[in-house]
Amino acid sequence: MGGENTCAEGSECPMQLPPLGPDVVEEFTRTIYGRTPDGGKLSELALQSREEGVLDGAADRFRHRATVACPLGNLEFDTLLHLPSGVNAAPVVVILNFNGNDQTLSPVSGWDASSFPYQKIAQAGYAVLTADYREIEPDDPNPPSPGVRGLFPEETWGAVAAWAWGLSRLLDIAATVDRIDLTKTVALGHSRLGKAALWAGVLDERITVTASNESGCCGAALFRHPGGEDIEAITRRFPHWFVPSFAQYAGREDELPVDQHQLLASIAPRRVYVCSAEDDAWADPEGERLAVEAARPAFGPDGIGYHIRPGGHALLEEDWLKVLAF
Ligand code: GTR
Repeated sequence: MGGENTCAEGSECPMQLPPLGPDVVEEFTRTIYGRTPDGGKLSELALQSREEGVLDGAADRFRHRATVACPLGNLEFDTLLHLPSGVNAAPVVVILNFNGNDQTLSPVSGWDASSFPYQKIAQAGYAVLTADYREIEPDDPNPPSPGVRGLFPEETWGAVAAWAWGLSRLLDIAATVDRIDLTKTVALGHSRLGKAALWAGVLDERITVTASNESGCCGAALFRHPGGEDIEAITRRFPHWFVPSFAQYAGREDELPVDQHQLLASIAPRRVYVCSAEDDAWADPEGERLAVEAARPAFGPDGIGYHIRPGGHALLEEDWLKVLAF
């Protein structure tokens, strides 16, 4: 990180932003996402099924049951892996899904609409490793049974940080697969899971490209750009996503010690790609674009990318292909 300017030269920046640098990761930890504890070790990866040459021969498909040993017990979850056929060392995309691994094989609609165009991804030479985000941490302020946050003593971290932890565990799993090139890794997430992908990108240096799709408030969008979801709305509906004290900034965005261009810049020099959609006003596409512009000085010339496409809140094939092209 570095640079005094808050917006890239030539770009209009309508609001005053905190400057880039010095290191603000601790500030994000304390104020918004909470502290991710050390530990949580992959202890077992049991193969459940293996299908070769699926998707018209484009990929091999594997299902595993993963066990991660945590201080107060084991977390178990299922994973779904597609490896491109005939590739010895494939770059890998790690991504959490909303509705279960099998659902990624047949697209759903709604607020959590995510498509997984596995055949095209495999044809582009990429592996994809996914797990159900609810198996990492329930998306519930009062979960009937705790997720990973219940397996560490006295830690204060929100669910977004727990999902980010899950992405790191997917990388641990990817590291055990022969046909994956762990020097080329993409962490991708849509919406609330885009927020998690960005926080994972900050914390896990193994991630070479961090990509968020319509991640909005507490993701790629600037708090100080008015429009879309704000701190009052997000902490009222989703108090479990963040540290409890974050809610004190409701209606006081200008007093936050950080803003999200600094989050993006914290990932540099590793690369970042931000996807917006024109009709997704709740995720504030203009606030996302301005954050990218304000973060740009922290990156090399091709270090940060952005697109905005027509349409609404969904992870589309078009978004995937642009991330992979980046
Ligand atoms: C909305 C929430 C957003 C975004 C979205 C999603 O309800 O207000 O912050 O995360 O859900 O995850 O689809």
